[in-house]
Amino acid sequence: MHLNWLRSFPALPDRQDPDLTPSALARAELESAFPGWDLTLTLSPGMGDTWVYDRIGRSVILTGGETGLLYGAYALIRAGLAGRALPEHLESAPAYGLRMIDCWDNLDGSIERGYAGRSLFFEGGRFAYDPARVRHVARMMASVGLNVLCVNNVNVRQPAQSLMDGLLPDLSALADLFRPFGVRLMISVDFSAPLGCGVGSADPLSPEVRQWWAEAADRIYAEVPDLAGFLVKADSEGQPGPHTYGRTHAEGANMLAEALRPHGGTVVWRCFVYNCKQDWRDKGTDRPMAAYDTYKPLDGQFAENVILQVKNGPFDFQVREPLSPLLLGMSRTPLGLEVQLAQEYTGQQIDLYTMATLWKEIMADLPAGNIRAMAAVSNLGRDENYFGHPLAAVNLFTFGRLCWDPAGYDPEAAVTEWIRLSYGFTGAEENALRGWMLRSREIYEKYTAPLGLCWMVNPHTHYGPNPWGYEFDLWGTYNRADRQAVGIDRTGAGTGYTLQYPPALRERYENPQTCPDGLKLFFHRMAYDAVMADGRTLIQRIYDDHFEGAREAEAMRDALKALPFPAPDRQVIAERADRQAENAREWRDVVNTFFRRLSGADDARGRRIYD
Ligand code: GCW
Repeated sequence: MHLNWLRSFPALPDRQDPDLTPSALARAELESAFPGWDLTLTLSPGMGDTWVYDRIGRSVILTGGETGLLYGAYALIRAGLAGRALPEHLESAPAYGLRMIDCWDNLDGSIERGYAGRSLFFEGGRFAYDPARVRHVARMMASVGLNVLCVNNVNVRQPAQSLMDGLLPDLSALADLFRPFGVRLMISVDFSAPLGCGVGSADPLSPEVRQWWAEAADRIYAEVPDLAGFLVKADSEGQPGPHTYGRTHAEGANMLAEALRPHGGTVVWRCFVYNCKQDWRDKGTDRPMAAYDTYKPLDGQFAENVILQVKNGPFDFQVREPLSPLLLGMSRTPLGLEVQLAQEYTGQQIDLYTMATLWKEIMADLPAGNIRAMAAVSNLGRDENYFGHPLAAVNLFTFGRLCWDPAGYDPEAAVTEWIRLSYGFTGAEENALRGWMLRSREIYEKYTAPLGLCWMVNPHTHYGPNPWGYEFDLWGTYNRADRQAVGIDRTGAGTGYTLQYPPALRERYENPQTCPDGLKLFFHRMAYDAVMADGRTLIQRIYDDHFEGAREAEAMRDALKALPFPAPDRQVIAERADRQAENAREWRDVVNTFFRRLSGADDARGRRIYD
């Protein structure tokens, strides 16, 4: 059965032969989408992912590289099926070479932070999958230009298995399924893997260790010659890394890069490094500063086939964070941007949270410069609809559109295309759904932690309100609310975090007048009676947002229930909208009561805040 935005696509041409190439698939896809058209596909291998298209009436000439033809075909199919007029001439090339989905799937079949069921790829310590569903995922990815899938969790639980020992033939068979769609696999590896395999060390400068990695890479590439490379989480939240041996992250990453170089592989090295054993009494350590402090001094020291992958915000995928200053501070190092489609802190695929507008905001501050890769933590799982919440599919779709063409990316147009392909809505129905989807992020933001304060969630599960759940903990996640004020001063006069930014952004955030309201409590410690730009006090703004957010979640629930979604999406959307409205109500009351008890301030509009 076809699901998500592939619903409107023709049946997938049933050509599973191992020699099916992306360009042959492109032809088959076009023939079934536009029967009776006169198609000329010209393969120009040097063009890679790039494509050029010309059309006169029903006569189409598409030229491109092996994958370029496929992306060109899907661009035309998407436009045609979404009812957009096909232009007479178009050419297109992706902005970034690696456009990745990172799965946090464990070999036992569980998914870390997965909200759409169990793993699509693993069960019981080995590969276990339905090839038809894997091809569906591959087709979804290719249809929006995504080209790499990292198949296992960056928290590698069983070091010996991180290199897929004993599982390489299965990895190879999985790669065969993805290959016609132009998607290459990547694997997460454990930096200490040599230790578990009889080498007495994992020191990146040890010749024996280097030799071990070179041989490991040879073994893997013998089975999967086009593996995209290794993804690494090192010295982060308990994962081993080069710091154990007194080595830098450049030394660690470069060792792996050396092992991958003969095979054309890339090391994607995550920068999610901070002290996760902080004492809450310690006010001299400010977690958002950690990644920049660790990596900035290493700028320019990384091998050519290393990409540093940086989370979009300096904390951890919170509802609203400023852009990580590390993305702006490494001018001599290739970078990748990492976002999280899995809705860990953003409603867990129960609450509707469309990221289409978030992508635009992130890109607004990001210079094109040395970004080479875009990566998104996967929101996929074994649920029938792949995403848990059927509307969460839009996040993978728009992420793909963004990676291909960040300059031309328009959230409204991307969501419209997704709605048409997924549900065929037009007119008032299309407008209603698009309106709620585009507003859903703001609604969620209003009823959860206020104005960039972050972290007011239940510990560990990260769903539901708990204002001090992380206040006296080890994770560097404090709001320091007291009876007068809330937040941490991260300006030059405070922790100094703003000093990590280039001048224009530094000035914008330093000054409470120019700091955007949505980030006020990220950057500033504010008194409850401080007056905001629109004349409201901070405490009144917090109350207003929470009352409004919960009310809007109810209105959205009613509106979604009134739309003619097909089964089974209709039932799932209704059931999740009910749970969201309940969650929003709980957030509203817990946050309002928390601040009411501390501040003693009444709601100026006399609404009910519980004692
Ligand atoms: O936010 C944290 C998550 C962890 C995750 C980590 C990371 C994979 O809670 O589950 O581990 O981020 O990004 O490495």
